[in-house]
Amino acid sequence: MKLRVFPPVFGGRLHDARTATSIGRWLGPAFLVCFVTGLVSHVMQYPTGWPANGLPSRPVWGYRLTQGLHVASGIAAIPLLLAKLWTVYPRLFEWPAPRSVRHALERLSVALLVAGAVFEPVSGLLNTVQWYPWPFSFVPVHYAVAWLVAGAAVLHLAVKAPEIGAHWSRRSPGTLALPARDGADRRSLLAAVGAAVGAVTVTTVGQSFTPLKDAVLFAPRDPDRGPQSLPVNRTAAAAGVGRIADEEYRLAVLGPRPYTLTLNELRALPQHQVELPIACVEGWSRSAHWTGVRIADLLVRAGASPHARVRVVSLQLRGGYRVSELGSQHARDPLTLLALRLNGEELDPDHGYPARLIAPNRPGVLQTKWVGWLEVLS
Ligand SMILES: Nc1nc2c(c(=O)[nH]1)N[C@H]1C(S)=C(S)[C@@H](COP(=O)(O)O)O[C@H]1N2
Ligand SMILES: [Mo]
Repeated sequence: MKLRVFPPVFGGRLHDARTATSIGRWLGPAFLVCFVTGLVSHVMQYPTGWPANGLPSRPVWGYRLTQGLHVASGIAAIPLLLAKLWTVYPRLFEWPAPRSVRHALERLSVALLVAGAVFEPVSGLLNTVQWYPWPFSFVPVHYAVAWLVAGAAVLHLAVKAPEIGAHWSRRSPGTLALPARDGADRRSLLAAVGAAVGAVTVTTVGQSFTPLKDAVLFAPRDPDRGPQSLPVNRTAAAAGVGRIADEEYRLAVLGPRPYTLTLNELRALPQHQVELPIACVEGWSRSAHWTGVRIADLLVRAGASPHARVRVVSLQLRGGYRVSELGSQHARDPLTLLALRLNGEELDPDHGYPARLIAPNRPGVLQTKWVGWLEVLS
């Protein structure tokens, strides 16, 4: 016999397995898109093994799309997750807590799933506003917990497969017997959740999806705001980079035939114009017109092999984003530039004056600003 200690009995249709399944139908895909695009982002930001030299530099908008989807699906998951938790929370008070070893394990997996599924969108959302109210570093923990959630979710789907199956189709037997009023209740809940998902998406997705940029209300970055109509993640002052004097600047290219160039020598080399986005891992992205020297041209002159990888080093002295590496496909892509100009003007100091890297299909954090030297790797 069940012994109910504290909570009242929840009997409504909104707390039943069918409602939980209906919401899960949307929550599952949102989490799946978020997980897969998160893995893509991880590989592109920290390539090891074959990706270190095998990542494609096309399509140019690849990372913009996957990271935009990552942040949008994560944000959309928040109202879905709240609705799902609200639907199932009476079960958290089930008593006796473990009925058997199997039941205890099932509840443990649900506890892990809930904890991880709440942690991921919350930590991700706080990261987009660059607020880190925790003692650990965001990326490795967000990444590790994603695997935990994925594992717990697969287990959960397996355990619940019979119930999900029974409630999946609209025509499953339970519904036909329901009074019309109950059906309408569930429909209003689902409609409200759908409206909430639509609202948070429309008011944030413009940070990466430019046609909706005027609807941005809650996204931390307005894609239009910033010097030269491009947002800035870390300003020159925040990076501790002072004004770099034109006459003192040298670009060093370290390869089989190393050399240095002054700023005027760089400006005298063949200049190319490309249109490429900055796609920040934090979810905003913006396309811009860049003018500068092809990295491939600089490398040929240094005697580098076309399969070489290249390390790009900033004049910034401290900070995690002062160094990045280009795989060979990016290094030899004709769109990959050491950019000197942005949207028709000399780079603003906050955009990396006097020279910054811009390459297609690449996370924003790897588009190194204030470039001081290029190092050909064997
Ligand atoms: N040297 C250096 N380059 C850097 C960064 C940095 O902190 N230091 N931030 C990166 C990040 S996170 C992004 S999103 C882009 C943003 O470029 P923008 O400020 O020109 O828009 O620059 C990247 N390049
Ligand atoms: Mo970024």
